[in-house]
Amino acid sequence: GHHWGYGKEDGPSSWYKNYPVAEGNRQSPIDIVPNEASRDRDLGPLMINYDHCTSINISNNGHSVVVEFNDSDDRSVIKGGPLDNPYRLKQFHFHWGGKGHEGSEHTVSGKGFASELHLVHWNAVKYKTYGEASTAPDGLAVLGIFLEGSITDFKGFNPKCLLPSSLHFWTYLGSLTTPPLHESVIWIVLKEPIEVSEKQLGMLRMLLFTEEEDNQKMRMENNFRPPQPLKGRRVRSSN
Ligand code: BO1
Ligand code: ZN
Repeated sequence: GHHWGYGKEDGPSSWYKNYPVAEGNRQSPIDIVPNEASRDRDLGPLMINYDHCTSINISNNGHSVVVEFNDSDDRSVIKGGPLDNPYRLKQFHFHWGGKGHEGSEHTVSGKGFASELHLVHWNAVKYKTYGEASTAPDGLAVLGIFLEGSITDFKGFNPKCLLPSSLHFWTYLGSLTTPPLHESVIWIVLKEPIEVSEKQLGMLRMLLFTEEEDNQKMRMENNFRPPQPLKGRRVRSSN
């Protein structure tokens, strides 16, 4: 299998050994400090069209739970905001912690959230495949949404149901947050979190890192990378 994970030996602080770009100039996630983000009037509204999206499967890839979509046409795309082209939905997955307010990858003024949803999209106007886009500087757009624990309902798997009511966002140029850590992502992080119940967070924490038949059952918890140095990057704000 994989030579990276979230444990003591194979966790984020050792990823640079196999993936030297871990110490690169546009790594993700970051700590977003709202007062240091620049209001950018050139950023148009974010447009999300998930009306006719078709999910294909759901799996535990050993690092997270992933739902994959049919990306053979432009039926589910995001556009606008910092994006010059429509970007097609490829998959969504989550990062989460073991308890409390730890588990998101991005933080806001040092504050974490219980979980973070990543909707991964690719630029099918400029690139032929997701694989090709995933190594290009403008190849991917990941929409990050914070989850916080509460007793609110969370129904259905149309990703439209996963969006908060406000689409105000922060945006910056970054990377994949797991190996291969390619610096190919236009990050769009929504300011408004969505709410899930502790019971639903508990269901994420019941997933296993290890395969079902493995004797050494390892709870899938704390599968997040901590914030990385900004290295002079500017975070822009939609409002
Ligand atoms: S994230 O949204 O920055 N956490 C992120 C991290 C890694 C990927 C996507 C989003 N990696 C992609 C790889 C593909 C792989 C796919 C599996 O994950 O680019 O090579 O097939 O879902
Ligand atoms: Zn992710």
